[in-house]
Amino acid sequence: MTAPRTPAELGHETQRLLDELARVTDEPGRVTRTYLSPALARSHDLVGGWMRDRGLEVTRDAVATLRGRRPADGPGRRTLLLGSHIDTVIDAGKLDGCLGVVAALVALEEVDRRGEKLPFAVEILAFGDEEGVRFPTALSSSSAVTGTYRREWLDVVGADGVRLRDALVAFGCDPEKIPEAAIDPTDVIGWLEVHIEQGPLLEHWDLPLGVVTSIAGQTRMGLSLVGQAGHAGTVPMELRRDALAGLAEIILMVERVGRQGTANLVATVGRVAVSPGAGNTVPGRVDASLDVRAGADTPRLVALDRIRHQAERIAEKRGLGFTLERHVDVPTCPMDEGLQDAFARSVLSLGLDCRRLPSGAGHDAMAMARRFPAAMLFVRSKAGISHNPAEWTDPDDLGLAVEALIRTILDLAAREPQP
Ligand code: HGY
Ligand code: MN
Ligand code: MN
Repeated sequence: MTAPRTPAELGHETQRLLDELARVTDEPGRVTRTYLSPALARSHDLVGGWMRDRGLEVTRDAVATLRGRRPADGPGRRTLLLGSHIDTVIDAGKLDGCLGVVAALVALEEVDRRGEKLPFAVEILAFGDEEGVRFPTALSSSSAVTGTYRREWLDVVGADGVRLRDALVAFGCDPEKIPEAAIDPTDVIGWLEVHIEQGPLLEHWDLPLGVVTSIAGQTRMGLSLVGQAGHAGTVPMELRRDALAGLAEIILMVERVGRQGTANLVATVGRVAVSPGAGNTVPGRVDASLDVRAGADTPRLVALDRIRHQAERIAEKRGLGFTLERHVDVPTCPMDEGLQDAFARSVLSLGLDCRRLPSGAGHDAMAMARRFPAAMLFVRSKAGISHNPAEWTDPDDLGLAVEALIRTILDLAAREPQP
């Protein structure tokens, strides 16, 4: 048995793997790895190799989730699920999602190095569609694991004009086998996900780690306005039906509604497509995204109603056609109390204060909680920055997170009933 690695050494190893994974991208020079892309396929080769090197049986399910399983050493044993997502936003950082998969791999390797035998199986899941960037879905791969996949997702068309079903088949997946991806909850202990906070609270509290209490509910919608394209030089201002000007008024209204909300309400228009998009043409059409979240469901639903009502009035006043289409609607999701406590015991055993906090960002744990006890451990984000190449966490904090995950795994092992 070798000497246990220190958190600093665990952090260094974690950072090394994250750096290697970040080089697997669809866009040289920046980290972009969207669902079912060539980079996601290459990341499966890399991460699948890491899984095999650590003695895991590697498979890929019908929605392209990479799965590494260590069977239990006897019949009648349960399974502990670990992991996160390895798809990214566009021009992403190195940590969002990827940390959860790498931390699970490093933690499991260290459990072995310390000669610890686990009384349960372990399965590491690397999800491919948490971000919902390429297709108007969200959490589709973790939804398949919990038997909550929506068949209508197969017919959605991505930003690149490709239908999800066709992208799955081109990736080598069989959509007809999606039901087989579901994991039977009867023998699952739970889902543990290590993730960067992507916000400023842990840094503000000067804490490296925190335990997540709940995940904000979120609604993602597509908003379209249709006016009249025209010559920028000849159409008088009072005769215009300028779709982009209408959207600008709506965006400022969305911001006002967001500021007035409660329960950490936030409202964002993050993507805008302008048509025809010429500088000398009055915009005839705009298609935009709307993302509304809150730490409780009622404030979010009230805000959505106010936004819809006021947007309809703005469109009517300007003579614009208006549509608002719901793509994602995920309710606020509480984390499992027992698993929160297990994470908290581990954080405290490191001699750290342990604070609990809500998550404004969505996570695969929202889908996993539909069927399994689920919990998340947050790691401090420098300046709370994420979805940005400046996303960074001190490797020493990464090492503390891995050590806390190791101790949580061993804590659950000590409490696991004999079969
Ligand atoms: O958008 C989110 O909350 C997550 O990062 N996918
Ligand atoms: Mn994430
Ligand atoms: Mn993200």
